[in-house]
Amino acid sequence: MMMNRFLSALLVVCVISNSVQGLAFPKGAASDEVANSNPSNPLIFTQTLNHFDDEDTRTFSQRYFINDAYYNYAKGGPVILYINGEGPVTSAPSSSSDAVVIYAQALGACIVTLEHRYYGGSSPFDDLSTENLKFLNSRQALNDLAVFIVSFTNNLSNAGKVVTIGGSYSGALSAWFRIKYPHLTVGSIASSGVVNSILDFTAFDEWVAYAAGQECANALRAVTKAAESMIFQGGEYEAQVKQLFSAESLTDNGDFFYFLADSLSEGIQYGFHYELCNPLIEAMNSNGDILEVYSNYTHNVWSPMLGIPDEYATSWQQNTTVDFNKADRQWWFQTCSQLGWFQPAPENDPIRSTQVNMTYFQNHCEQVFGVAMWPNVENTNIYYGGNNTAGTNILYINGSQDPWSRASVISTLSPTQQSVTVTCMTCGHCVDLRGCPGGCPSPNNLDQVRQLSIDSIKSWLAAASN
Ligand SMILES: *[C@@H]1O[C@H](CO)[C@@H](O)[C@H](O)[C@H]1NC(C)=O
Ligand SMILES: *[C@@H]1O[C@H](CO)[C@@H](O)[C@H](O)[C@H]1NC(C)=O
Ligand SMILES: *[C@@H]1O[C@H](CO)[C@@H](O)[C@H](O)[C@H]1NC(C)=O
Ligand SMILES: *[C@@H]1O[C@H](CO)[C@@H](O)[C@H](O)[C@H]1NC(C)=O
Ligand SMILES: *[C@@H]1O[C@H](CO)[C@@H](O)[C@H](O)[C@H]1NC(C)=O
Ligand SMILES: CC(=O)N[C@H]1CO[C@H](CO)[C@@H](O)[C@@H]1O
Repeated sequence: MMMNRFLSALLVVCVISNSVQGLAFPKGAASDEVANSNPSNPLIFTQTLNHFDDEDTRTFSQRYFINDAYYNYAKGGPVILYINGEGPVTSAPSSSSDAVVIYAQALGACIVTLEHRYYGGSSPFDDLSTENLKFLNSRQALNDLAVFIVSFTNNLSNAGKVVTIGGSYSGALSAWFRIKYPHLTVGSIASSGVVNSILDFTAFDEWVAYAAGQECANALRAVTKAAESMIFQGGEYEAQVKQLFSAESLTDNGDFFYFLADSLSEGIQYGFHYELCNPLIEAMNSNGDILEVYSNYTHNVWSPMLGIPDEYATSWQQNTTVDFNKADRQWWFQTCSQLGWFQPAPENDPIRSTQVNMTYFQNHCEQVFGVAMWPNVENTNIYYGGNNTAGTNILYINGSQDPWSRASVISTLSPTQQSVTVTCMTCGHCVDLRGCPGGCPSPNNLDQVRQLSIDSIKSWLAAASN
């Protein structure tokens, strides 16, 4: 799933807590809309399809979820607008280990989360044809958030000021929302916020190599070489290596090499460093079969949590049927039309195959959508500011091992646009929000960064009430 490739399901899907106590409902909301305040109960907001054409009056049903367990309706309190990105939502954050819940608890905040248009149960059309996808972009999504949050806070008894939180693409949305709609929020947490649209994102593969460390990076290069040798021999060899990875559906070799690159990058990106690297390094040192060892990783570590090879097939992404769980076609549309972040092999010492090049991505966009499509990332960066944003009260947080950090703000821009890094061997994408798999190894500064988030939000709220 593309959502997983970029924004882990671990982040999007929160464990549903049973300990929700809040019984009051947003005032004014129709009673059939708010049956109860269970965080996994989907509520519906009637949203405008096209915010930029007043003559187009079409609407669609956009889902949202609330967790009011920490909100006192009589006293009021702040609102955390938790922004979703490229995937389905099944609940408002509600697990006690989720940073958003920890923050809401500390602030007495009401958490509300809006599903992103075109994902999960918020698809405006019942067919994702290229024509129907034309209202899928970050600018429409930000306007959705604006219209929604005004309505939501009007309805919520004693609603205070709004803070946004998001991770990955939605981390960028969180920063962008603050920049474009500063009157609607007091501040923004941008976790792994990829605000810089980069077309030819070779720094991604380079950071994977850096974060993996030399020994593991060399083992990963050897995996690529071994797979290339099988594929280039064709015939029986090609069939054999595809079978080894359960990737028979990837008839296009570019798709196969992209799957191979992405599955290893995600190991680093999401903090599965040891699960990925240790067996490979061991195999290298003992002349083991590294392709078999790597296929064990894709089957036993990567697939259960992060993806399946089939999703990389051009044919899979050409499928226009709406499916609650599928996000690849929509996300490719966003990258091919607006955002970029294509990850070709860098010139020197790539980990991934050089078959994953810009020609591959260009052809891929065209084949998936049936028309020539290529993003104007300069325009996107002019619109939002790239990684030189001009906002206030934005806290950018990155993970030290996360290759996506190269598209975020990695040094403090101003006293009110700080950047901090959570540092440890498994500190990956959105680490501040979701932690590390199995806990972050010491030393790490996760707790300090979470405390900084709470302190920052408190100071934004205090300044706004003066
Ligand atoms: C707020 O209340 C109005 C009136 O009942 C309703 O139409 C609207 O959908 C509500 N907003 C949200 C976010 O639920
Ligand atoms: C670029 O990638 C395509 C598709 O994967 C491949 O056919 C082509 O040979 C590559 N070009 C170079 C210069 O490596
Ligand atoms: C791959 O995993 C299987 C079972 O999980 C195990 O029996 C086998 O030894 C592993 N192969 C390698 C090369 O690690
Ligand atoms: C297209 O996707 C739908 C929904 O996931 C699925 O049921 C259908 O089998 C797919 N069609 C093809 C041709 O793969
Ligand atoms: C912006 O990105 C460039 C590289 O793409 C990097 O050199 C620079 O440090 C980044 N600036 C900030 C503020 O993160
Ligand atoms: C501002 C900040 O924390 N920058 C860090 C970004 O990540 C690199 C690599 O982990 C650090 O060297 C920087 O200090």
